Amino acid sequence: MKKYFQPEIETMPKEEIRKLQNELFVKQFHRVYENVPYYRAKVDAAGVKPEEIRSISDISKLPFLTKDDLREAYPEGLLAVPKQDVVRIHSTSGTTGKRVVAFYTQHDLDLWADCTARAIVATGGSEDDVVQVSYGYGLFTGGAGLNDGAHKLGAMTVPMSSGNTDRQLQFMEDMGVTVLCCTPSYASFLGESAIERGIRDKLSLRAGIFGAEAWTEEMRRDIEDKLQMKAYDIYGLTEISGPGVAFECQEQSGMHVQEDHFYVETIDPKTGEVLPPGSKGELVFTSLDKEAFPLIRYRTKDICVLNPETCACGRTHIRMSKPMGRSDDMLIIKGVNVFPSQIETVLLNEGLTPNYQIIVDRVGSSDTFDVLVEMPEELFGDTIAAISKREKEIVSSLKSMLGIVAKVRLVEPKSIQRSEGKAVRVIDKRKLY
Ligand code: DLL
Repeated sequence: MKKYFQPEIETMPKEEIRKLQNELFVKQFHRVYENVPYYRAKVDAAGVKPEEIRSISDISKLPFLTKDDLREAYPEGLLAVPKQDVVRIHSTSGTTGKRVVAFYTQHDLDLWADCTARAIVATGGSEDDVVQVSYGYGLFTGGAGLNDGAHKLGAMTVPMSSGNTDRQLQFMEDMGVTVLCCTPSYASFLGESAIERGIRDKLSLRAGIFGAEAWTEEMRRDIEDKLQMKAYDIYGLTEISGPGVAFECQEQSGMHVQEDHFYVETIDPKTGEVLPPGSKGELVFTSLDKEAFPLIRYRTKDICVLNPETCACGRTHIRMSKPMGRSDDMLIIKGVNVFPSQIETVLLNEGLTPNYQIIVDRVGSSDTFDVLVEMPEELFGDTIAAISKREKEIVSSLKSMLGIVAKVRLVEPKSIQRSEGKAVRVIDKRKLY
């Protein structure tokens, strides 16, 4: 039986979604234009008259917002309500420059909880589930976002936050956890640890809701195999609310963007031109009904493809593919564009673990490209010749995928640091010079 959290919205005919978006967008644009001087100045500078904005199709006249705008307007320059209406903030984990801070009214928290509740239900979830939230709680949106969605559904929450793997596994077993929410890299580590401790068969997991970082289909299979459950993708970003901007349903053929709250476009990242659905481009989101921090045409830097066809699950909301990585995650090595996800695909297809690190450096005028990956237990202790033969095979598979030669080093099992939140896979030393 198909399950929806808000069926009247999730299966709304497309013309009605468009009508709703028209109404919400026009209201939202004029409210933000009136209330946010920073935004008004930006629209004025682009030469757009507010009266020209009469429907969602006029959105392409409006300028984009980027992370630089958010930094420039930090901390409160994009706030669209009086500060006393704000009940919470969250912030990105940005390591450079000023952090991005997003503000929420109670209405914004409610609509966000609807989004994550829909995501849980889309995995077959219900109030009978026990949901372990192992995303970080605090400024990061992962913990609070899934926590509130589970509550809205009436499911029991185990609010673990990240870290302390032994305790995570113990509660998972003792509380009969059925749904695990964390980053895919942490899920893989929890799976590995459950197997090591011999408790995998004592777990009652049904589904995992994993996101906050790019992960491949190969990684999905690895986690599903380790934890014996179905792994679902969830997407979101602090600037637009947090997890649940889009989520996977049981068809697992793209993530449904919650079109009653967010309008999505894909653009050519170089020219800013809006692309037709089906073309690969940078995702741009407009928040249609958030009150405190409603961004209009926010460039995410995430590259993906949109699919407007109604899904076999009955949901009509447009689907986005897995992001192929952020445009700013893309490495240019020896002149070739390389996404870490391509390397992950090759390594997992080679039967290796998802524990790897990519190290890029420059010697003289040429790039060096090292891939460190843990060798399987059975290879550890084997002859140097056997290990080096295996390394050569991996070099060759990477070369067929990327077109360039990497130096592959098979390192000891368990020697690459495990992540509890977003994994750090790439060390680009060239950025340090
Ligand atoms: O990562 C929100 C989130 C929490 C999403 C928990 C899903 C689950 P930020 O820290 O602001 O917010 O990072 C947002 O993370 O622009 C993407 O580049 C990346 N990202 C988020 N979800 C996915 C995903 C949260 N499912 C940035 N696949 C986004 C790939 C993702 N990348």
